[in-house]
Amino acid sequence: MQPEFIIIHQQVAPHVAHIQLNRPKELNALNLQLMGELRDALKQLDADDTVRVIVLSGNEKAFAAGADIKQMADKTAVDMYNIDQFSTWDAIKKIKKPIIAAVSGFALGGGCELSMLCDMIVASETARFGQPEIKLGVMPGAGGTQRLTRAVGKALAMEMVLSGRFITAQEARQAGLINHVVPVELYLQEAIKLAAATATMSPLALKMAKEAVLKAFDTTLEEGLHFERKNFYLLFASEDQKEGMRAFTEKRAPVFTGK
Ligand code: DAK
Repeated sequence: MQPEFIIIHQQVAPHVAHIQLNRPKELNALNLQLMGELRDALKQLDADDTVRVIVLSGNEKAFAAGADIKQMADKTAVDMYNIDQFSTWDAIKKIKKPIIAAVSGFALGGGCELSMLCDMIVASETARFGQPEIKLGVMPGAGGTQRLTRAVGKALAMEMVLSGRFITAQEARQAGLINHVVPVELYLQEAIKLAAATATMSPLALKMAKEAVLKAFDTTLEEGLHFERKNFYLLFASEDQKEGMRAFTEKRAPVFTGK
């Protein structure tokens, strides 16, 4: 069945796929169906050997203005428990290939959290990041107190989470939340360009390197270094390592196969 709230663009550059959130009238509010479609599309692209890097965008006005407030408003704690939205977010967290968020306009609440689940963020000058859940009488529930704090530090995270203030793309860049700020007409193009450059690397090395960087968030330094070392050794069992090093000595571009 065709998804209703996302559009999948295959091969927007060699080995790069692009998923666009597509509920524009609701500023891409993340309802359950959209999140399910996004999870399924990401899992499918993660298993597709022709894809090495995934770009995730909304539109110029909104990456996503958060979880769908209207859908959540009347839910009880038991409903929320039974719906178990976390399993969807956890599945997205497990995607092995790099995901680059292309953010323009609002990235709020769950939208900001979704961008932080991605591995790099390219934003337009008009992007606004925020965790305004506090204004709704709740608090972030999908990483907004944890990933945000690790990215921008306690002072700014506290301000965003407790006051609900949105930050600009420039502020987000200075705080280390995002990678690049570009003019609005270029944000998607630049994200795809970064994805295309990343996609020239060994797909196996990309996945293992992503896994190792993410490990830094939930281990001690010693355990993280141990994990890094194991992935480093493991890559010497790959054809891509032989090809990459041979290509260097032969002064040519490597041809990686992911084997
Ligand atoms: N939910 C539902 N509809 C939304 C929405 C949202 N988050 N954000 C915007 N819309 C809808 C508006 O209701 C409006 O619909 P109509 O009234 O036209 O039918 C349409 O999008 C256009 O919005 P506005 O007319 O408000 O547009 P403005 O430009 O005037 O304002 C705005 C833009 C982004 C400042 C404003 O729409 C706004 O404040 N939106 C809400 C932002 C927000 O509070 N976001 C946080 C939501 S709570 C979880 C995972 C994640 C979460 C929870 C649980 N689990 C895994 C369990 C996340 C929670 C959240 O994100």
